[in-house]
Amino acid sequence: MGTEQEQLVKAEELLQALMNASEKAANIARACRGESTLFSLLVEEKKDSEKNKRFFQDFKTLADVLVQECVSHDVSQRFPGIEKSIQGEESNQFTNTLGESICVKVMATEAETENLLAKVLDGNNNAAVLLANLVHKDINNSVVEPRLDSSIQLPLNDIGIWIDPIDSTSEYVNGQWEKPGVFGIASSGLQSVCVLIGVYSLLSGAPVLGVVNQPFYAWNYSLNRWTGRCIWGFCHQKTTFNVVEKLLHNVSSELAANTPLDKSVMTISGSEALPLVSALKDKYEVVFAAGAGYKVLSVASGLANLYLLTKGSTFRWDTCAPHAILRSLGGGVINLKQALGLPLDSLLDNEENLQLIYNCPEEGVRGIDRWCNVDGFIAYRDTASLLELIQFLKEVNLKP
Ligand code: 2IP
Ligand code: CA
Repeated sequence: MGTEQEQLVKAEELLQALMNASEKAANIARACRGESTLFSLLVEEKKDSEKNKRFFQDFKTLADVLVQECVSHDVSQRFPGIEKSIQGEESNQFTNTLGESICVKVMATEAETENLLAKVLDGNNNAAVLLANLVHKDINNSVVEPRLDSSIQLPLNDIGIWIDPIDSTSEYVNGQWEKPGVFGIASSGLQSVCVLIGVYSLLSGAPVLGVVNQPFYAWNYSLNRWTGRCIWGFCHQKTTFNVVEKLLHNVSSELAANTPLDKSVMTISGSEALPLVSALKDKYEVVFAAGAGYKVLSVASGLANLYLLTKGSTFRWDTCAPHAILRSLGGGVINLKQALGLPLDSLLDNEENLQLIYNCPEEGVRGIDRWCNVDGFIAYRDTASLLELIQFLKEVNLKP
């Protein structure tokens, strides 16, 4: 291998590694809900009004952290040197009831990981055994066709990665299952839970490759267990590839049957202000849904035309992966405040530089606020829908 400066990574191999890592993460997320030993810890956390007495950090966060460490470990094993540019939502420091501060990570052997987890789980060895086994289990899925052109390579020193190990946390802990609504979008429940792994250029900040894994995509009645799906998109230097799984095709073809002829579909967060929502309902079929990643994915999969967020309630790790998928489909995610500040007729010329970027933090704030999508955003599949929404927001004089 050349020095890091010259080291190139095959996009196809990076995609394979991220898809395998996302599937391992999905297995852990499903196990924490499915295995009674692990589930009891999760439910106990849910029932306790205050922090779980067993350890200072709640179990759900342990699941998040473990998934994040798994992805980081497995990808770094495959591409040494990449670990320093992998960031995620969670910190891997835990404190148990003995006051020991423990750094949760994937150890060299399953036994060592098991011992480490037992300390965090204060002796709940069954849970530690189960989780360590999942962490060290090899996953070798084949990349879904179409394959990325094997000639596409990325410089290792330009690759940044954002991980959201379990997006839609509250739906994950609540664990409800809700049949998707008339437009194929579930307003809440486990379908909105996503493992989000987004690759971006350290130099430009643009999203390049996104992997979104839905661990609870559908319940398989014959297997009597959850089955997931993994969607990816690649967009770099005008080369675009994306997987549009048959399931996805079927889903969008269902949409054809249900799409209202006169109104576009907009998905939004339940946290938006009522006056805005009622104004939007005059123009759009408004569909509430949980999960920021899930809502961007709903636009990418064609279930919704738009996702509008006026608040600074999401972070780079929520949007990077599905943003890359949208870019690969000709859509994008643009900064709302900046877009509203421009004349309408200059928006298309500015479409590129209005895109959210992932390599630089917000100024003048600390902690995770440095990575907050503070100005809100619009996720879109096509620019006609985007322009129509911005014109509408100007007319209702939206002040984000
Ligand atoms: C959350 C999650 C929530 C979302 C919030 C995100 O990430 O995606 O669903 O709120 O903005 O930060 P909303 O449901 O209103 O869209 P996490 O679950 O990882 O904390
Ligand atoms: Ca999130």
